[in-house]
Amino acid sequence: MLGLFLQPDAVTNIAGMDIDPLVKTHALEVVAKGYTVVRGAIPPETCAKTIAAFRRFERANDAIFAANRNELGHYPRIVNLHAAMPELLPLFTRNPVWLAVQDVLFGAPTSLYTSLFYEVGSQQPLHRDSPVFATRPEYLYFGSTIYLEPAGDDNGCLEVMQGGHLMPELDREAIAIRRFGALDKIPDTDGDTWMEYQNTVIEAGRARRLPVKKLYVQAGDSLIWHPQLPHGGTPIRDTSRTRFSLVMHTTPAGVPVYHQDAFFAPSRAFPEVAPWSYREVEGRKIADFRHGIGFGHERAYQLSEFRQPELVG
Ligand SMILES: O=C(O)CCC(=O)C(=O)O
Repeated sequence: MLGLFLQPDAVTNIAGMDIDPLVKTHALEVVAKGYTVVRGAIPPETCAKTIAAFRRFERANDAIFAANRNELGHYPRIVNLHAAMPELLPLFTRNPVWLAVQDVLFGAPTSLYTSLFYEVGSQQPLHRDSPVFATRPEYLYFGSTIYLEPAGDDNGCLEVMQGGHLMPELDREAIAIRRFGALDKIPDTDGDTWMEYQNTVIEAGRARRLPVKKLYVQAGDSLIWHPQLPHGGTPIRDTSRTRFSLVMHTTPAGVPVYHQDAFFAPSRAFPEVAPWSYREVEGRKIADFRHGIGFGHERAYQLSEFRQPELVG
C-alpha cells in the first residue's frame, strides 16, 4: 500500500475530500511544505498535568532516573516512556485533529509505533529520520511532536528545512555498495553512513537555498513532519530551562519498520508485515513494546523494573 500522501495525485485527492476544512488544510500543508503545526491541539491543563505525572513517575523510580541525569541535571531523550507511563497515552489517543490529519494522509487509521520523551531540546543538527524508520513500503510513517511547554530560542525549538522533503532521494544503493560491497552486507546501524547521507542531503538543500525555519510553539501545539523533511533542534541558550515534549512515530497498523539495512537497499525485498502485535487504547492501536525503555544510547530498562507512583505511596 502506498500512503495516500505519497501518491502523485495526493493534492488533488485531498483537496477533493469531503472532510473537516481544518484537517484538510493541515494535510495539504504536510504535502506542500513538509510539516504542519496544529495549534492548541492539547489543552494546556493536560500538558501541565502530564509534566506533573512525569515528576511523580521520576520520584517513584529515583534510582533509574538518577543514574541517567547529565552534568546539568537533565535526561537524554527517553525512548518509549509511553510504555511505562500511561499518562502519556492521551497525547496520542485524545488529539483528534492531529490524528485525523495523519489518518487522511496515510489513507488508514494512525497507530503508534515508538516515542521519544524530551525533558530538554535535542540540539540535533538538521537530519532526515528516514534511515532509522525504513518502512516497507517505503516512507510510510510520520514523525510528530506534542509540546508540553512553549519552545523558543532560550530553551531550543525545532527547525525545519522547508520543502526539503521534495528533494530527490540520493542513490542510496551506490552509497551502500561503495561502503559495504553488497546490499546484504549493510549493518542495521552505521554512524559514518548516517553522516554521509545527512551531510549530502543538507548540502543539497542549502545549494537550493531552501529556507530553514524555526518553529516557535506553545504548550499543546502538535507538529507533524513528513518522513523526508530535514529537521533538527536549535541550540539552547538557557540550559536551566526545560522543554518537555513527546515525539511520536506513527504508521498505519501492521507496517514494519527497519533501519539502515533496508533504507540503503531499497531494491531488496523485506517482509511487508510487522512482526509485532498491537494493543488497543481508546480505539487506537499501539505497537506492543519490544525493546525496553532507553535513556539515550544506554541500556534499556524492562517494564518490570519501573514502579508506578500509586504503588510507591
Ligand atoms: O525536538 C527536537 O529538538 C528534535 C527532535 C528530532 O529531531 C527527532 O526526534 O528526530
